[in-house]
Amino acid sequence: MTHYDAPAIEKKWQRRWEDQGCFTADQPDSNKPNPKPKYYVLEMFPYPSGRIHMGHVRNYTLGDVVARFRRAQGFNVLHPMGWDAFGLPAENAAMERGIHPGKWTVENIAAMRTQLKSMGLSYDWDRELATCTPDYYQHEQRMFLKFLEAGLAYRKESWVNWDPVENTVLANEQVVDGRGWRSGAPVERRLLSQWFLRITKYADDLLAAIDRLDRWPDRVRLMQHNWIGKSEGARVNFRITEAASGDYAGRDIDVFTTRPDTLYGASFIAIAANHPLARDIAVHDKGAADFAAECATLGTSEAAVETADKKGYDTGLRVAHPVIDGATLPVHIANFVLMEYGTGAIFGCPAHDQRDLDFATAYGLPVLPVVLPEDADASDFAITDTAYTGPGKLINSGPWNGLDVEAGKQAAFKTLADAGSGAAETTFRLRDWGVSRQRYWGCPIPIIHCDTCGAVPVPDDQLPVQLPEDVDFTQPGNPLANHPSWKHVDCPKCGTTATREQDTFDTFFESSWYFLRYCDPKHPHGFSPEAAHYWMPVDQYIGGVEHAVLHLLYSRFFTRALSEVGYLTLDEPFAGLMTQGMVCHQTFQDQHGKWLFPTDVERDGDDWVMRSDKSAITAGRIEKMSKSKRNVVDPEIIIDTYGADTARLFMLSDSPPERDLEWTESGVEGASRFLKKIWRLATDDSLAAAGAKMPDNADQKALDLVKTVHKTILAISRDIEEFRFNRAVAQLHTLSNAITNLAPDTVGSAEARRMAIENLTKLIAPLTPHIAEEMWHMLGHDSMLANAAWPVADPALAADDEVEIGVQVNGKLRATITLPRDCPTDEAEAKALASEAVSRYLEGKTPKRIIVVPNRIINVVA
Ligand code: ANZ
Ligand code: ZN
Repeated sequence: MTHYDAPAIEKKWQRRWEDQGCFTADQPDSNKPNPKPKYYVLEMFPYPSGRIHMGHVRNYTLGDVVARFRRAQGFNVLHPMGWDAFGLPAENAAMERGIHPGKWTVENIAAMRTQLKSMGLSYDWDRELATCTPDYYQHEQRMFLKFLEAGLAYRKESWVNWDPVENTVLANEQVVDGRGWRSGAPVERRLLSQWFLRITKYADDLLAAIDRLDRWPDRVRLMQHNWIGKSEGARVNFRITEAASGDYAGRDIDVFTTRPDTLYGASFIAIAANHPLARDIAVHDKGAADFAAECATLGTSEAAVETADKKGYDTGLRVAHPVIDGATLPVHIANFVLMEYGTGAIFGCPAHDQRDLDFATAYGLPVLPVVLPEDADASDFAITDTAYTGPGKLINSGPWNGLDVEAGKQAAFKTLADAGSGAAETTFRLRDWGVSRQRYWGCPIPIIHCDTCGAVPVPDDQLPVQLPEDVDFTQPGNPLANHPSWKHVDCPKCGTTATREQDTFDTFFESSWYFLRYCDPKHPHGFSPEAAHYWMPVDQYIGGVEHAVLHLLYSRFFTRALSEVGYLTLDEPFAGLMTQGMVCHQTFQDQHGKWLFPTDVERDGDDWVMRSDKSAITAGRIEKMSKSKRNVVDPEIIIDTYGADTARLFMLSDSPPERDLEWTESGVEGASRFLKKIWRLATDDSLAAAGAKMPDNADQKALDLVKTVHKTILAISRDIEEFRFNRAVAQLHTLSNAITNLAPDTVGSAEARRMAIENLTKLIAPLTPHIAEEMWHMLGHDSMLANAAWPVADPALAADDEVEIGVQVNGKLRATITLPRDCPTDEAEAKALASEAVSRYLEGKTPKRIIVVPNRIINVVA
């Protein structure tokens, strides 16, 4: 018997698949319609960090099973791969190691491509793309200019986190406790002119369309829903009355509220530190200026604002209450009011909003309840440290008393509208997408700034605007701005000297349309509408849940925006979405608390010890594999040791794809043992010839195996379709046991086992394609499994022999009995009457009538 030499087999078949172009997708051709239906399966493309990790292995294995399965089912499958190649790590490498970001990226791509190829993934490599190449990013420069023309892109001043030491803008996640992540310097807020994409134009549509994404996980749909965050409420104007200085009297402060019904409980107005009014005040008021500076160190993230202590500064200004005659409220600047939401100003109602209550408690402001819970008594209802946010009847609210919250809102809308001091309004949490980044390693924004003409688009014949190669990373700040000549150009409109835009796009820009480029990767305009029309939407998208909000939302927006400017006609890019769970591993620490690699430790009975000196260590929790805790296993080592098929099989075996998966040595061993077992099945020389008919006198045991095969085909097809790969693997185990258990000397065994092994080979091919090809070959076939059709079950044979059916007495279900499928009516009647429950209900009487619906139900009329 030949030995299962995974590395040799895997290389051999990878080469053959490539030589024969097995995974090349057929482009649509209007003269020659493709008889096969299309199927587009896509995994989120990786950032080329240098090496693949187990998360990649899982993600790409899942996608590959789907791709191979659909191909076998007769689809024209598009299954592409590429590189999300712009981004900060390349610049960090440049700064830390003096390697050019481009060189670093290209080398990483080469290394990772080799690793991916060693997994035997069925990609159409002719469509490979890297987003950092001008060939790719030139198209998004054109898209951006189209967006600009259509009013979908615009420029405005916006607040950013500024690191004064690094001289650079920081993303929210680069601000740690109010300090720059690298420099440790306190972060400042700065106003910069930046480019935005008008995603809010589609807010309503992006929200409504979530209902149609019925092949997306509920969790992701909910996250999209919450991110868009539609709030219905009112805009209320509060007029400034007693101004500390005359300059402000008569000015309005507009607030957005979702609770206009609580207006009678208002006790203060709070505005954001960077609200225009707060900034005006700060010019003359040192206290206000200092407080604004303090707020600036909070950073701009919502999370930071949410967790900080509520702090404020009393401006001394007062506003008139819009519905209570003569009443006024103080105006504070507060750290919990965000300029980016609503109007950047609120009225505080401490009794019914926790943040307002915390603030009121800290600054001694009144707390007046205006909503009375159903079961509470008005005479002793008071708010102490928890705001009441539930339903109830309005109190202390003049003419609105007695209304419930909803009716109160309606009354408030009317009162405000009549008084001309407010109106109903809907606000979204969703903000326009700021796409400017002060970085080198990104797509240049194709704009030229001229003192006379303003922001001028780079003319089409001057595109793409390419990144300069010779950049200096030793100086602080943006290398594009520091470059001696790159930014100096003539204005395309008036010809005077002008400067290039020195910002680059957010790297989410590239990933918002890469799935369209794959449809037509050589097309001179990015992609043709025909190709996009044929391939889109992606039938099955697979990736990490960490992209469940931004990447998916931006892609949904881009598809709409590109449709609006004429690139295609589509709204939703991803028809099906699967978000896979994490790959986890136990963590280990030595006696000093230092994290240890799994390769440093070994088992010692129930304990773990150091492999080197057998000293005791602590085995910790099972956590997501991460470099920081060292609980990682290198896929390359696993592939070299066991083969890619073993790694793939293990990834699929243990948990459903959406759940976390624990990587264990014993699990991998188990997968490896199973493959060796089926390998032996295919090398069995007691099998009948391929296609041999079952003998007429075949033993029932042999016939049963044939039946098991048909059932397994049916079950596995369903399991793969529904992403239950772990169950598919379990079915394959059962089938292989059934094959092993059928004695060779049983009449019909040689034929039945031949048929069973051939089908087993086809069924396992999407999961572990290399060993399947080799087994197929050993079974005497010259054809390739990569081109073979998916097996089809004979429904008669796949059906269960027995059925469970209900027995009713006078229309009420009284028992369930098991009958042979299609059993004769009199036998069914007899079995039904014999059941204990039925005879109890008949109490010895003879039934009037018995109605038998074969295989479905029996009704006894007494
Ligand atoms: C008065 C009020 C009374 C409020 C009450 C709530 C409860 P959602 O549902 O998230 O849209 N708000 C408005 N703009 C804000 C900003 N820029 N920064 C911080 N908070 C802001 O929340 C809307 C509510 O959040 C608004 O309704 C406002 O407080 C606050 F019993 O107005 B409310
Ligand atoms: Zn000009």
